[in-house]
Amino acid sequence: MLFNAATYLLTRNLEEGRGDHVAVRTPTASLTYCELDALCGDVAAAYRTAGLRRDDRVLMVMSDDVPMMAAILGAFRAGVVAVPVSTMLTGAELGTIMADSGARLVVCTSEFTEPVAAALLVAADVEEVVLVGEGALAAPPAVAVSAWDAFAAAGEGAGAAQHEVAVTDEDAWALWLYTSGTTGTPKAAMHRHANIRHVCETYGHQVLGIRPEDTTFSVAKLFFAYGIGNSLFFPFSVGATTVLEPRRPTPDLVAERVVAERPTLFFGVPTFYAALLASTIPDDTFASVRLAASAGEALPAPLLRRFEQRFGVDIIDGIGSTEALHIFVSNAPGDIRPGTTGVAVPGYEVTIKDEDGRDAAPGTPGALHVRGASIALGYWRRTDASRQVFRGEWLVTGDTYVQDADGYFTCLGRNNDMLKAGGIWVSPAEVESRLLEHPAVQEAAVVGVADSDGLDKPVGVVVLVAGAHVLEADLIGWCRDGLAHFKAPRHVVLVDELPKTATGKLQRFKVRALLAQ
Ligand code: 3SK
Repeated sequence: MLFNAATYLLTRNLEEGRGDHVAVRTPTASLTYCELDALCGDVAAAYRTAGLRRDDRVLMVMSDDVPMMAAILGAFRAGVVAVPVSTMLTGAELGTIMADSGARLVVCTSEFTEPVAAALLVAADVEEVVLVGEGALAAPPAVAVSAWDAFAAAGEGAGAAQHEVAVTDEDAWALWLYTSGTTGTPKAAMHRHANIRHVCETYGHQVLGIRPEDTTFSVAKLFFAYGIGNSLFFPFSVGATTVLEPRRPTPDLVAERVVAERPTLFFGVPTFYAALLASTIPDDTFASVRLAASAGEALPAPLLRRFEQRFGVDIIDGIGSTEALHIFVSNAPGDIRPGTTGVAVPGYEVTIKDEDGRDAAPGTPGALHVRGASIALGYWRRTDASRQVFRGEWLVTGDTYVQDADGYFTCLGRNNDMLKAGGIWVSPAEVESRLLEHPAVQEAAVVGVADSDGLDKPVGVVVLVAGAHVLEADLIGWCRDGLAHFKAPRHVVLVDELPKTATGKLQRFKVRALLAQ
């Protein structure tokens, strides 16, 4: 079946009478659907003029702004593959990804020229870099460097045929998203044009209930699967407005933008919700927001309750993955069970399998599996890793979950996070949740550390709320008061920050390494 995500997300809004509706607002710009559609046509034409052909890759190292939207949507329109990557990578990390992707063209916001210049030294397929903003790029002699405005202008001047939407089918590659998981080297999850429609029609329409009147604001950036769904796919699938923020989010900056832009849907991650709660932003900051969402890691119940009490907004916690493109298990508006991840999103089948690969009974922990039409086709050039994770129609998420008799899923950690203390399974998430209930604790991680007998015991690593003071013994006592004693951490170590992946996920192997020092 023929399908192109750019038609679905942009052109359809023009055809259905929403051309004059504001599509995107940034601190410096506001574009209607008509204006953005025209720009994306020019960018698609520019890609073609630059010699890109179907299925070629365009890699983007860009801050969230109009050019990044146009670079992504222009790629869909031209039938080339958009590869937005993290802006937090070192030159060496970026080089690995750039080389692996085989990208022929790179689009880069000028603040990221340093890592891009370093990456180009090892990325032999890159022929051209398009630079957005002022500045220069030290590129190897074989790599042409052009300015974004001139690039788009060349597209504008190209013929009508160059502007046309590529005749793609549902299965054509649209988007590659690199994920390193919590341990390994980065792999590109390859998504089809049709995957984008599926996440809109499931989580976007049926859980968020997104409408043309909505305005979205996401703390997660466009280069994350979570962010691109929140800030691009969902709003554009109904002709709503998205608010972009190019700068690094801090509680004060986000509060300022939220008050000014009055979004109705807000998307965050647990660490950011904790930071908002630890800040002094006014309690009515989120007055315009009808619903907040959380993903990335399980949202502890105390955090959820404190946010709802202070800011008066419900948060629906969910779990998704880069490989599934977006959220497939979620709480829903009006049906929030704090501490759980909710139920399967309509359009996905979710099951928990035991060690023998059989469906686990309610109450029995096991490995979370999901199937649905947005699952990636596999990892680019990573056969072994693909076979581990993509099993027939099923995606093995790598998370340990338990489902209750009512169908609600609760996260127990990653498959390899669970630990045994005194022969009994302990969920790090449960102990972390207890630590987070302490008023002095901002973030917490719990891992198993071998004691002098070689037996794993829970140990907590904690970031305190700024200015707070608390003794290790008090935190251990706090856990012993609220949990079965065997679950309480034997030690608690105070740190300035927890090690996280680019997507904000806790890196437990680094926490373990830190404790082993
Ligand atoms: O980590 C998650 O829960 C998530 C959610 C949506 C999209 C992507 C990811 C990784």
